[in-house]
Amino acid sequence: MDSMATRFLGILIALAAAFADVEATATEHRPPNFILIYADDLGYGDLGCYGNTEIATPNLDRMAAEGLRFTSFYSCSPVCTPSRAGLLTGRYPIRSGLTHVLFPYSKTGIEDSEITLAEALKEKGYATACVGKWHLGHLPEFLPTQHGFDQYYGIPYSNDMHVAERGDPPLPLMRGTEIIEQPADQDTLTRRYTEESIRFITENRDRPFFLYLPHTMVHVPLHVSPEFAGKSKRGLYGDAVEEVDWSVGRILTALRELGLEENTLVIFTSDNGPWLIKKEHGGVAGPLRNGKGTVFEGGVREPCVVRWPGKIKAGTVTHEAAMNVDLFPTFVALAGGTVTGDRAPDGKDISPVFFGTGKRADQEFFFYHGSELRAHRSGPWKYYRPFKETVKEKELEHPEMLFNLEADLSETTNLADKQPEIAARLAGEMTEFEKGLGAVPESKR
Ligand SMILES: [Ca+2]
Repeated sequence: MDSMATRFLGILIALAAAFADVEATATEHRPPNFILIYADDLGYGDLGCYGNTEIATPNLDRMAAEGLRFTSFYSCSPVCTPSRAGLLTGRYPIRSGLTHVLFPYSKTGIEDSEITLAEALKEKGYATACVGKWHLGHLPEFLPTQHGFDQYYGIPYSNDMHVAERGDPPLPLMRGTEIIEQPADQDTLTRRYTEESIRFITENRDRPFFLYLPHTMVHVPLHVSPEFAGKSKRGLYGDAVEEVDWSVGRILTALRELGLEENTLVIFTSDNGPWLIKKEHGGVAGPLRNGKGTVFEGGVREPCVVRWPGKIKAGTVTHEAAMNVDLFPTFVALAGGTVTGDRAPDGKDISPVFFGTGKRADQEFFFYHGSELRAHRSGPWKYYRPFKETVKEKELEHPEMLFNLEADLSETTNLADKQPEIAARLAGEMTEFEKGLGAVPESKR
């Protein structure tokens, strides 16, 4: 070889090494993918890994066995719209005015001034998709594609919101901002959401992506694909949970087949507790008091499992309390971003809890019913201001209440009189929290 050729070869080798370096760096620094699966009205006691013996949830049980299971993970609200507002903005819904459930006749929705998790991740180069129930406003300016999602496929509000006497239209299924089916064939929604999700994952396998999959199930009216009908020991409700579990399994399989498992954080939780008044068509809260629509534990404490092979230790259970508003700052931090200013999240980065390297910054949580602050958890203590609620068409007046959740998970023994200093401290913290909010927007209806 002459010296020119040797030199040329040398340059080629150097270039190849440089490219290899760049590639290694890109892989190393490629931020993780996020898949956030949000069940609707699924109770704390509805999964095998949370003690259910009638509903088979092998995929979610395996996800817990291979990852992390929370025993004390909260939604910021016991109903759909505010729960999702908190999830996607990282802030208590009182701040965005999305405090109440929206209906097909509502003219409001999420404001442009809010920063959604999808918008924050898009800033970091993520592909984003929302597949499922949105419920943050169904008019064009409020839809997912106006709020950080590249793609949207799903129903814009709850699947029971097609009451003709109220003037509701038949339930629409949308792609982007277009209605593509009306009424939506609900039997196949879970299956079609799954196919749509896997298509999105496959198409974006070579870049960071965020898939938000808020299932329509297991909100009433319950629907399942023919192959799931009559399968479970818990009637149609169990069948619907089992199809959601199947969907989780399909998505985990797709990740494995695409070689994306080790770079993808998958989290599964629910928007609020079980709708107990629906009896056999609703879920169960296990040992927790009450369910959907109340800020007792059964209304706001949710099943939550997180899986990220190689990063999250398999088979871990954490009793550290956390809340859905934490996912915004957690994902944004893992993606290498930050959100500051007046839209800074109330939630905390809980990635140290995921990785077993630390705790949540505090154990303080506030619970609203609509725009009314009703309860506050601080460490093991949960305090309730006196409030009224309607139970079985009767008005029930609750006194001031204080429970020690570590000793009394089912909230049976009111300690407000026995522990007046603790009750007073928590009551004071609620007042301080409200003062700290400053002016809040009018509630959207
Ligand atoms: Ca719900």
